[in-house]
Amino acid sequence: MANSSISFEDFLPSMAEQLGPEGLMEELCKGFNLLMDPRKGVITFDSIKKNARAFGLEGLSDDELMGMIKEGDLDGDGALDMNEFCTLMVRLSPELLKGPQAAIDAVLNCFCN
Ligand SMILES: [Ca+2]
Repeated sequence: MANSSISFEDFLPSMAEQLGPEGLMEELCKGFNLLMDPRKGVITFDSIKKNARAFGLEGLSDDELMGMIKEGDLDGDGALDMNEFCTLMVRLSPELLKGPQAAIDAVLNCFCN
């Protein structure tokens, strides 16, 4: 990747464009599993940094990764659970999907399958 200044806000729409909505939801589900700390079942700064490459996020700086956690951490425990991760994804790119609730439902369905 020649463009090292890609931001997360740019990253998700470009991924959605390549994959389509259904493919994107699958990637978000896989993404959560890849990024989370398997012992804790949540995404932490350490787990996201360790696994960023698997999710295609290696272009993001520590500050951007930490920003993702802070941005999405609704209950202030310093980590992202599945709901927080999905909510963050939807908030970052609401135009990708029909609506936040539809997106969250789709992700939850994906996890339940
Ligand atoms: Ca949290």
